Amino acid sequence: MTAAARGVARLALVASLAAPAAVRAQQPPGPPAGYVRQDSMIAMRDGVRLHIVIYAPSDAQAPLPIMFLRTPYSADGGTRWFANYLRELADDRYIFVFEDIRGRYKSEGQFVMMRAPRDRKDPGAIDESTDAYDTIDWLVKHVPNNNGRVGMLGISYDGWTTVMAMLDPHPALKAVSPQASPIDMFLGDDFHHNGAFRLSYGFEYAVRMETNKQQKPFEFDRYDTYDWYLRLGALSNVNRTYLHGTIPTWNDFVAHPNYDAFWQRQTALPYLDHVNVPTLNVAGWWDQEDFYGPITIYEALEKYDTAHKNFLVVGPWYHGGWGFEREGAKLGDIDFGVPTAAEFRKDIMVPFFAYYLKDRGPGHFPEAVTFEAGSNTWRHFDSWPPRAGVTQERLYFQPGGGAAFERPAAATAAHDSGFDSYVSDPRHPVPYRRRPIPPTYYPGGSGWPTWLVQDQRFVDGRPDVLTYETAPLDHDVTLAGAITAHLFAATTGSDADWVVKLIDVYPDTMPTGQPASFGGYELMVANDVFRGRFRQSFTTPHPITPNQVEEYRIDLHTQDYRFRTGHRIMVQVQSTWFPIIDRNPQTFVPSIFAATDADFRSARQRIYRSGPYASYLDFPVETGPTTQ
Ligand code: PG9
Repeated sequence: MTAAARGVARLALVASLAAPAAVRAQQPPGPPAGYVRQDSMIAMRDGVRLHIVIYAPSDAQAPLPIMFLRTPYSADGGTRWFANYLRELADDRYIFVFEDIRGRYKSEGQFVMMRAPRDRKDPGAIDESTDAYDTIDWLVKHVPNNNGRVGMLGISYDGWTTVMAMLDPHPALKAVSPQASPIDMFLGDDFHHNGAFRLSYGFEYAVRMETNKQQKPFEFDRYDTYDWYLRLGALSNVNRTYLHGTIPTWNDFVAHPNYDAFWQRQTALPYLDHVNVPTLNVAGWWDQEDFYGPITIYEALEKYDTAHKNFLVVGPWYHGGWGFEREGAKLGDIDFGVPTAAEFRKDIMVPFFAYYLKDRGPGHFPEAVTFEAGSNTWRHFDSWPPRAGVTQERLYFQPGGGAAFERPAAATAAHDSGFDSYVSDPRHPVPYRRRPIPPTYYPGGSGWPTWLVQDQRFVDGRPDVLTYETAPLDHDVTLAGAITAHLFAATTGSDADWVVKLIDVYPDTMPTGQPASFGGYELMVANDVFRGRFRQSFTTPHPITPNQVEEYRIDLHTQDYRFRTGHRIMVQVQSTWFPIIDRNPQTFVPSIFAATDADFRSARQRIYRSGPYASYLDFPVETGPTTQ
C-alpha cells in the first residue's frame, strides 16, 4: 500500500466510524402526512426535459397555491426540507414542486455552473429564467386543483434559481423568497471575495458538482486539509496532478483570474432593475458562503421598490441555518436563547407567502427584520441600514495594540514609528480556523458551517497577526449598518492580501449567570479579505509598488450587533487565511493560477496608524431610536 493509499484507507475508516449519524441525517424523511407524490418530465422550449416531483395534499378542500423549488441537489431529495425548512408551510397546505435543474440528477441537458443570463437578442436562447418560466407555465396548466398562483423559494443555489426566475417572471409567479443567493462570484460570494480566490470551497464544490450528475466529494488522502492544500503548492498543480482539465468550473477559475466579461456576464445584478414580484430576501449574519449576495440583491431591488414589496430578514445563522435547524437558538457555541429559525419560518415566511398566495392576513410587513446578537433580540426597521438614530464612528488603531474611537496622536519617530509590522510567509499561512481542518463535505460533519463563530484565540500570539483592541467598554455599543476598513498599508512585495476581522472579546470573567467558559471568547462579528492587485480595478490587476503606503478600503459588509458593557472591540489584520483563501505569491505575477512554487515569497507588511495614515474601521453606531 502506498502512503497515499494508506491515507485514503485511514480516511475511509474515519468516515465509516462517523457514518451512522451522517447517514441518518442524510436520509430524507417522507412527505408530510396527507401529501401524495407524482413525478413528471416536462419539456422546455428547446425540447430538453426536466424532472419534477410534485407533492399535493390529498385532502385539499379548495384550490391551493404551488410552492416551487429548483435545485441542482436532487428533486428526489426535496423531502428532506419537510423536516424543518418547509414544515410550517406544509402544515399550511401548499402543492410543493421540486425540480432538478438542467443536467442534474434525473433531468436532461447540460449543467452549467451558475449559467449566465441568456442573450436577450437571441430568441432561441435558454437560461434558468426560461426554464423556470416554462415549468411554471406547465404547472399552472397541468397540476390539478392549483389556484393559479406560484411562490418560489430556496437557499443558496436554490435561492439563485429563484432570483433567475424573477428576471422575466411568469405572470403566475406571485411571491419569491431568495435566501442566501449568491449574486457575484468574483466580488463577494462562494468563489472569490474581492478577487481573492476561495480555494478550499471553490475546489471542493466544483469537484463535488462536476464529477458526475450527482454529488461526489473529492477524496482527500488526509483529514487535515490545511496540510493537503499546503503540500499541493501552487494552483497550477491542481490540473497537473489531480483534475487534468476535467472539471469545467476549475478550468473557468484558471481561465478568468480577473473580473473579466465571463464574471460580469454571469451576474444577474444588472437585471434587478425593477421589483415585479414581492420579494422576501433572507440572509444569515454568519453565512460562511453567501452573505454578499442576499444583501446586494436586497439593496439592488430596494432602489426601485416604490410599491414597498421588497423586504429583508437577517438572522444569526450559518448558510441556510434557518432551513436546516429545527430551533436555531444556538450557532456553534453561541447561545442566543431564542429559537430564531423556527420564529422566522412561523412568524415571517409563512405569513409572507400566505398573504401573496392565499390572500390571508393584513400584509403589513416590516421593511427589515434583523436579529441583533449581543442583545439577542429581533428588531424591526423601516430601512436597512437605518437612516435615523445612528452616528458614523471611526475606530482607530492605536500604538501598543490599542483601539479607540479617537484619532491617535501623531507618532514621533523617537518613540513610535507610526506603524506595526509582520512577516507574511506563504509557507506558513495563518489557518482560517483551528486545525485540523476536515474536508468541507466530510461525512459526519466538518465544522464548516460554524467556522465563522469559532473562538479567534487560536491565532493569538502568532507573529503574523496584528491585534488592536479597546479597553473594556463602559457602555453598550450597538453597530447598525455598513462597516468599512480603511487600511493604510505597505509591503516589501509587489502583491499582498489584507484580511481584516472585527471581533467581540468577551470579559475575562463572565458576569454571574453566564457560562464561565466564555471568559475571553473572541467572536468574529465581521470580516473580509482584499487582494491588493485589485485595489485600482478588479478587471485589470496592478502590481503594488514595494514599500509605498496605500489606502485599502475593505468592505466588511453590514451588521446589527451589540457589544456589551465590559466587552472589548478587537480588530485583527493578517495577510493569509488558508486554505479558504489561496496564498498570494506576494510577488506580482499576471495570473496567480499560473504561478509556480518559486513565485511565492515572504514579505514584510506594515500597517500604519498615525498622521495622514491612521488606519481605522468606520461604522454607524446607534445614538438614538432607530427601530420602527
Ligand atoms: N453556496 C452554494 C453555491 C451556490 C451557488 C453556486 C455555487 C455554490 C450552495 O450552498 O448552494
